[in-house]
Amino acid sequence: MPTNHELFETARQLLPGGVNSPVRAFRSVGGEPFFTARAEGPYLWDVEGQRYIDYIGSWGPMIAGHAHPKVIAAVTEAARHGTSFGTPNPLEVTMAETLVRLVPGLEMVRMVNSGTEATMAAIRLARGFTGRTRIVKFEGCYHGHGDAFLVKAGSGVMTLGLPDSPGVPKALADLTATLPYNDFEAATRLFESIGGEVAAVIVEPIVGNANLIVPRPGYLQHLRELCTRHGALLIFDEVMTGFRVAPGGAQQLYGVRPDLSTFGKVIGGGLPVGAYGGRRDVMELIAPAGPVYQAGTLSGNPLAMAAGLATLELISAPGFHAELERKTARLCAGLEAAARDAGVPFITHHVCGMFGLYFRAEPVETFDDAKASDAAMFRRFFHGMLKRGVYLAPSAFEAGFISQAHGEADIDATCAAAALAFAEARDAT
Ligand code: KE4
Repeated sequence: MPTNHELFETARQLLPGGVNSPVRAFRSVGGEPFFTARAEGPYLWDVEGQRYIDYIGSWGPMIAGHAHPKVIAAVTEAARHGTSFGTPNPLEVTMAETLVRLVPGLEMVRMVNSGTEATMAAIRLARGFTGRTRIVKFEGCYHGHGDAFLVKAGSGVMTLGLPDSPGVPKALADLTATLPYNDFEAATRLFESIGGEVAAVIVEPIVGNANLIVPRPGYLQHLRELCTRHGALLIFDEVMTGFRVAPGGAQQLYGVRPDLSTFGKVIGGGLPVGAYGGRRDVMELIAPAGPVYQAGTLSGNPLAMAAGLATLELISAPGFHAELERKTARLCAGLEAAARDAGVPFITHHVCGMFGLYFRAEPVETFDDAKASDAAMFRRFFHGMLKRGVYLAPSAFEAGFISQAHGEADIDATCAAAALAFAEARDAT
């Protein structure tokens, strides 16, 4: 078996940046990524046999732990009967029933193959339903790589979007306004200015793509009221928060009902999946029931449905989320104590099974706060933890994830490694 480095050398010749998704390339932390040979429970093993306690869990899907026996059994059993049919299959119906039962805002749902597909479809549906074209998103929120989302804030809050990637037409970026997250006034002002043109507001109800930022009390309700008042649809992008912060996601946790929601990750148990859904009167515009077109060869794939259903069954067990919350709280308290002992400015935020780590003393409530965290210290800490067998997100702007499989011993070992990594990072300055 080639070494991590040898694999990366080959990969870089064949895959842009040597990876199939940019964040995996360690560009923002430096160094080279390792190549995972296998995973089980809370652990990854790279091709050189090095074991890591994994706090990414494939960026969210592995909430029950890697290679959970029930998930593996479900996928294996499903595979025996074929891997894709191109016709409806019973597992799709069971998945739809399960999602509608678990998520307060869902009356109807459509399966797709990634979070990006889900958010792209939700935006098209909102434009089709309202007959409007403008979209509102939030700085620091990520909704996949659809053109409408690769847009950064214009110079002022009111000015409309600027392309955030080559290849995104300016004419399209113009249609996406970007607001500061957690800023009540900015949202009110935008709606007073262009509210009648807004098809939808799309938001990560808990931001997990700018590190972790928790909504201020009443903020999500404020967005709900603005959308209702101005005839725009509110879309909760729960690709990351769905089924992770509560059985019914952030919309259940905060008691705010969006018009549409998007999902991914957990509902596929690690296989390619996405979904969008919400109000029946909106969803019935989707083809073939209605005129808004969306389609997908592998949508509702039986293997992804089997893996997702097995995972959703596991997270529906009584006390599952309470246990996830307890473990995450223990991890965050242990890391904060280790940082305090090392005299390193550091705080954490967490919501159930997702957490954020910040190298700063003050709480993080906005994207600007998150950007003010010491990224250089994070980089040193990341590598200090990696060499001690703990794999954190290779970016200061990503949330971390705990799984049901993480045990007390894993959390204690993580905090022990952190004590050394904090001191090392401090002394390296
Ligand atoms: P995918 O197309 O990657 O399945 O989902 C896009 C997406 C949509 N919405 C939210 C809130 C998301 O977090 C994501 C994807 N999340 C990233 C992690 N920040 C996936 C990791 C990656 O890009 O490799």
